[in-house]
Amino acid sequence: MEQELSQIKHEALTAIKAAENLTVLNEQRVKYLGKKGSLTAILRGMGKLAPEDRPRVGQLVNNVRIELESLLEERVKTLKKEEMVHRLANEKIDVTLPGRKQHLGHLHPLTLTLNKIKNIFKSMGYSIAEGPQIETDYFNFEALNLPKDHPARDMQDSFYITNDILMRTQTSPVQARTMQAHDPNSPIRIIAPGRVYRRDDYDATHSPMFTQVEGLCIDKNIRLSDLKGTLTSAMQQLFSDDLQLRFRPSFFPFTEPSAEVDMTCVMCHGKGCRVCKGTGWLEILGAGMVHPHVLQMSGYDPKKVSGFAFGMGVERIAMLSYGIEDLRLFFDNDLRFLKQF
Ligand code: 2U9
Repeated sequence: MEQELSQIKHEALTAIKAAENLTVLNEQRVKYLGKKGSLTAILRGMGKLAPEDRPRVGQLVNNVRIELESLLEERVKTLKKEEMVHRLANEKIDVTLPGRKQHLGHLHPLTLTLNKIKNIFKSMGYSIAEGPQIETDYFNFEALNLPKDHPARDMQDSFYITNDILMRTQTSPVQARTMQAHDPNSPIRIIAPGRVYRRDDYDATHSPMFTQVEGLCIDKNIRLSDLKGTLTSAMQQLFSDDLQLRFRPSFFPFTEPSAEVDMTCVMCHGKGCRVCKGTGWLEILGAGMVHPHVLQMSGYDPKKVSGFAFGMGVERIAMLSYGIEDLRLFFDNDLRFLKQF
């Protein structure tokens, strides 16, 4: 038995010294010192020994166990240290590497243009009013002086959902709704931005869905000169300080008198170029004094108050601001286009 013990000891010491990692080392611990290990087996077999030999052999087995355990402990330390040195060498973080670039999104050119327009009118005391894109015939047409058989309805051929409900063709119903919800004795200064829908071709300058900003100002003694001053200041802030506006007589059912408004061409400053077709002017707005009948229909007394209204297409303003020649680019969502803003 003593010879067997010395053989196990020799074998175990060699194996422990040779273990190249913690897993192998643990396997050796189980093999020799575990419950079913060979050293434990020897202890179990002591019953077969003569009683006088048992203490001595017991002592020997214990010494071998202590020797193996201390070697194991030493090897664990060494291997852990080696592992740490290895990890430190291999898991180095290069803090000098440049960071990964975060690609930030940004606002769409139409949103940027709309925000500029909103801020200009806000600075002049206007509030922003919004309303539904699906409208009733009453608010989209009737309340704006366009009764059922009015020929001007044809200019806004539209998307109907039922006989009486349609996609709004203009943001004007928002102003009509605001007027009806408002005390007729207190003034109104609002702009109504938003999407509108018309049965139209989709080409470089038309789209069945586009964005409008309309404005409405109602108060005592509002005159055409207030309209001209307001729009001149707004367009100068939007494009350039020195531009001028030109009013041409026109017709809208909801305003009287009505005007198509041109501004000095922003490309050639009025000299005449390809964009303004040599005229030096660009059509940019529609406007007029609110029709007395429209005031009356929404509960305002045309003898006491008057007002002006205007409308503009945001796509057209954005195209002129950024020099974009095709309206469809706004809706294609081609990143090569969008990334330029
Ligand atoms: C109320 C009373 C009056 C809104 C107005 C225009 C003139 C106009 C067009 C410009 C280009 C639409 O985007 S566009 O195609 N708009 O010419 N809009 S006055 O007048 C109103 C609105 C509401 C109660």
